[in-house]
Amino acid sequence: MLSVPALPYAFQFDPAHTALIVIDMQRDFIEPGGFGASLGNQVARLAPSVPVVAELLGLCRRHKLLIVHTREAHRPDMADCPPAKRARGNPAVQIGDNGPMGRILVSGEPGCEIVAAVAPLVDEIVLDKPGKGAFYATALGEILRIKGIRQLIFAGVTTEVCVQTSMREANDRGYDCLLIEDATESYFPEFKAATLEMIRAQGGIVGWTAPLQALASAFQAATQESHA
Ligand code: C5J
Repeated sequence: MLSVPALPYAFQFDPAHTALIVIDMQRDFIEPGGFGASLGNQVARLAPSVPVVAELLGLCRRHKLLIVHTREAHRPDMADCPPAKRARGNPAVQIGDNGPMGRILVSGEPGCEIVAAVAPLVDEIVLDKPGKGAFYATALGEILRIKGIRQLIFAGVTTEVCVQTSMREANDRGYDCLLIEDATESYFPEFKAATLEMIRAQGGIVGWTAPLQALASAFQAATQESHA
């Protein structure tokens, strides 16, 4: 077992039974002209997470963790998009409408793709999810069961919406979850800070949080031990 200095206390994990879940690092959230911008958000606020997620992916790839990327994405016929979700926020451009990066949050459209800096490799799992949580209406639970996964490391955007919802779903399903603090961002810095606090409150009621450096040190310590 590896031990990450985390909050509220050390996060122990076995890389052979751990997956990295990267949530919704899509152009529609991170770049101008997408879903995030249609709701009036300052999308540049998410940019600092991109190089950190890229580094986290590199680390997890080197240590052979299972890697799953999610996209918030609807079918082109919109049959999986509740009208209430579409109408929410009364945006000028709604989910399914045409924008500068194609149809907003629709599978296969340019805006729905993951940004190039953190793009999935061919052997990595990519799941389209119609909701905020990664388990809702997806094969994620089944995939993790088949692969023998017991612990999850989370990254992605946005912290308090799809990341937190997915972590809570995972927590209720019995997974130990670690959120990498600098590999997640919100349009609202105060919501990110509050989410990190609420995840690790009450003895880690949703899970653990730690910076990327803490995870890197845990891998480094294990490598040094195996060479000693
Ligand atoms: C949102 C997400 N914010 N990926 N989606 O609607 O967090």
